[in-house]
Order: sequence, then C-alpha cells, then structure tokens
Amino acid sequence: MTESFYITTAISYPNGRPHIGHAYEAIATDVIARYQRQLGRTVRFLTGTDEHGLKMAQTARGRGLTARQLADEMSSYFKAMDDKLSISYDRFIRTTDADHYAASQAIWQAMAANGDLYLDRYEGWYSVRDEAFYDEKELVAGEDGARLSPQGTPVEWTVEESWFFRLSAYQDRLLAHYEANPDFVGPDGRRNEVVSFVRGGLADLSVSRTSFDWGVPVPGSPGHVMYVWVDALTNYLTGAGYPGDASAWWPADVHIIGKDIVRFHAVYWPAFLMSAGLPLPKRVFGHGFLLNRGEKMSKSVGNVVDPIEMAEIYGVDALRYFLLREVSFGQDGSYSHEAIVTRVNADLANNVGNLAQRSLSMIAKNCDGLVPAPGPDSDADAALAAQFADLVPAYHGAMADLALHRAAEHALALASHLNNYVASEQPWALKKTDPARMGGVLYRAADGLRRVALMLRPFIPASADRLLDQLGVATDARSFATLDTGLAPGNALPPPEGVFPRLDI
Ligand code: ME8
Repeated sequence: MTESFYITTAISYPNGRPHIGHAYEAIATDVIARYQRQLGRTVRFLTGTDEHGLKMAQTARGRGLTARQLADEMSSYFKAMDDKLSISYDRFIRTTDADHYAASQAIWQAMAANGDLYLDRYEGWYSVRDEAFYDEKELVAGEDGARLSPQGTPVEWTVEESWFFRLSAYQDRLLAHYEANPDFVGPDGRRNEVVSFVRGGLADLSVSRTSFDWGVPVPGSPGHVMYVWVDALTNYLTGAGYPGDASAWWPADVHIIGKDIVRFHAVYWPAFLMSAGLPLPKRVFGHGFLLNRGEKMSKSVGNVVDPIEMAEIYGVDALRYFLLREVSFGQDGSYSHEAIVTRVNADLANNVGNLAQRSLSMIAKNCDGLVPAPGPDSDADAALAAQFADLVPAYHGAMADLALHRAAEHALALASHLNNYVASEQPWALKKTDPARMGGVLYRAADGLRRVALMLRPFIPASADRLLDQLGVATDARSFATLDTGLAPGNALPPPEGVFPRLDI
C-alpha cells in the first residue's frame, strides 16, 4: 500500500468571481499535491465553494437572485478557473452537495452528544463580510468613528436565539495540542498569534442563526440553520467520506488557507473535532495575501484582476511559476506586469529555456538526435554532481517545509549551474577535437535538464512534460523515484522545439 496524502484549499465564497488571491491558493495547493504524487503517494486534493451564510444570501438578494442561483452561477466560475490553471483537484466540493448536509448534521450531532451545544441568546457584533462574530474589545474605530472588525469590515449588533458551542471548555486542550505539535500551525508567526489568542481566553461560540434560512438545518431544532463556518469547516470531512468510514483520508495532512482565516482553522476547527471525538488535521498552513503592486485587493475595492485573463496573457505555467517563485510562501507578496515579465523571462526563457535550447539542438545537430554516451567523469563533471548532491535534498527539504519558493529557487540554481557547465565545457569547440567528450558534456547537460524538469514539474506541469517529451522520458518515468535513472544513451529524441516563449514588456 502506498502512503496516502490528503490536502485541501479553503473553500471560496462564490458571492463574486474568483480573483488572483483565489488562484494563488489553488496553485500553491496544486504544487504540493503534484509534488506528493510525484513522490509516489496516493493523493486526495479537495477544493470547492462555501455557499451558505448571510453574505451569500444578501449578495443574491441584491442581484435579484436566489442564493442557490447565485451559488450555481459563481461556483461554475471557480471551477472553470481551477480547470484553466491546471489545478489537479480530485473533488470540487460545493457545500450545497447532499453528502455535505449529511456530514454537517453528523458532526453537529456528535458535538451535541458530547454535551458541547446549548441553546441561549446571542447578543453581539457580527461582520457579514467576514462571516464572523467579534468581541467588543476586538473592534477598531473607522474613519467616521463607526465600529469595524479587526479586518476593517463593518459590523452590526445582532440579537437572536442561538445554539452555542462550549469553546471555552477547550482552551487547555488546544494549548496542549499546540505545545505537543509545534508544526500544527504554520508559519511560526501565525502559530504565535493563535497561541496568544487562545491564552487570552475563549468565549463560547454562537453556532446557529434564526434570522435567515440559507444554511444547513440544525437537526431537531426547527428555525435554526448552522453558522456558516460550522458547515464550511466540515467540508474537509465530507471530502474524506464522513460520516461513513473516512479513515482512508482523515486526518488531513494539511489544510492550505489564507492568513485571515487561521483562527477558524486552528482554534474553532480543532475544538469541533475534539468535541466530536475525531482526529485533528496534521497541519494548518496560512499563506500570505497577494497584493496588486502592494495594494490589498477585494471585491469591494474593485481592483480585482481576473486570473483567467492573466493566464491567457502570460500563459498558465508562467503565471503559476511567477506566483510561487516570487512570493515567499507564508508571506504577503506583490505582483505587477513588470515583475511577471522580468521573472518569467529571466528564469524560464533565459535560464531553463536556454539550457534546453542549447543542449537539445546540439544533440539534434551533432549526435544525429540520439542521446550520446556519458563517458568517464572529469573534474567539472564531479563538481556538477556535487551541486546536484547539495541542491536536490535542499529542494525536497524546502518542499517538506512548504517553502515552495525556495524549492523552485533550488531547481533554478541547478539550471544555472548547468548553463555555466555548458559555457565552460564548450561542447561546440569539442566537436572536431574530441567528439566523445562533446557527447559526454551534452549527455550531462540533457540529463541535468531532465532532473530540473522533474523538480519543476509540480510548478509548471505542462511545460515540464513538454521538456520531458523532448528528452524522450516515458510518461510513466516521471516520478522522483526515477530522478537518478539517467537518460538511456542511444535513445532517439524528437526534434527540439521551444518551450518557454519570451514575454514582451
Ligand atoms: O474565507 N491573496 O472564502 P474567501 C491571497 N469561505 N489569498 C487570498 C486573498 C488574497 N488577496 N483573498 C482571499 C473564505 N484569499 C471562506 C473559507 S474554508 C472552510 C472557508 C484566500 O472566498 C483566503 O484567505 O473569502 C481564503 O483562504 C481563500 O482565499 C478563500 O477566501
């Protein structure tokens, strides 16, 4: 049996079209999923849309639609974005799916059976934009003196009968869990925020609403629908087969989410799971926000850039590569047209593309298109091998730490070393003097390119596969298990063609 790996994105609110922040999260998660598959693991990758709640109900009303109609329309754009961006999800879940209602009601009943739910009256501040309840002490003053959530969104005073979850009872168990599992929340800065939030004391959480009906009905409590975050978080269990046998996938290996929703995933979610007697996810990782030239984007500000349009302008792999290489995973990052063009041209067109161009066209011209024989190692060859011996483990280490930008950087460093190797070994000058050595140099360049392509494949799947096609690597020989299985001398290669077009400024 191969080891399994279960990975999820946040599920997005389909109250508008997807923006580049949604694309960023989907791509990052996809890179990890593809990497794990390439390691030989059996991966389940879940993504989808979070369709209930007041925000959806209000947006729909504003557009003269039912919430269901709005969700149907917008959810299809999220799925189309994923398909456009080569997101290799195994299921696109919608929280309006029938099995998700069953899972949400089952976890509710498990929490109730554990004595953690009670009926009371909620009086407090609610932000529809964040779908979150806030304490008075968390609020900040807006420019006109109005109360705003810590995220800067409007809040309204809410009074209604509500079911409560006994979150206060979980403070010690949560703190013990963070202590015993230092990797549970990442990156470290987020973990510290979570720990100090929980140390500050936890109030019980309002977990049902009666003022609207767009949600999962609370079992046995007519008029109550679940607070949207209860059903939203449960999507991860639905995707694993809960309330049936979920053990093939659950607990999840990692939830990839944005930094603004770490509290929901690292405090509420583990408490719900503890209450229901279910194992906790192994890791919650909060990535940073993507800013347009340093400015936060949002649907209300109106500076949203359509990720599908961007993929059409730059190319899917170029966009994927840029976002993952340019932004330190876990930190905020900025993008601009100039930054994309500069990065893609330097790394893909000039570095990897140049290496492919040089090595493959010389093999086509000077070796009859056949993979040459490596011949004995020179000192330069040993130095090149030493660089691989350093950087390949560094790449895997960075991937394991979710330092995705660093993993890409290591792969690119190898491409640079290979270009330098070709430049100093000058195979073109060896053509007349030492054709066997020319073949040896080209062999090492091409085989190095093969390894770089395998390492970049999670980031730029289509382009890496085209490189591997040109290197004559069989489609079933593209896992990391084959990394050290060199190209077979004598194998005939297809005519080379450019894979990384240079972008125009
Ligand atoms: O939060 N840059 O949905 P959502 C990077 N439904 N990531 C961003 C971003 C940006 N500018 N803007 C948003 C929700 N995100 C809930 C999640 S999960 C059980 C429920 C990220 O559509 C955001 O942090 O507002 C979140 O991880 C995801 O996009 C969906 O955001």
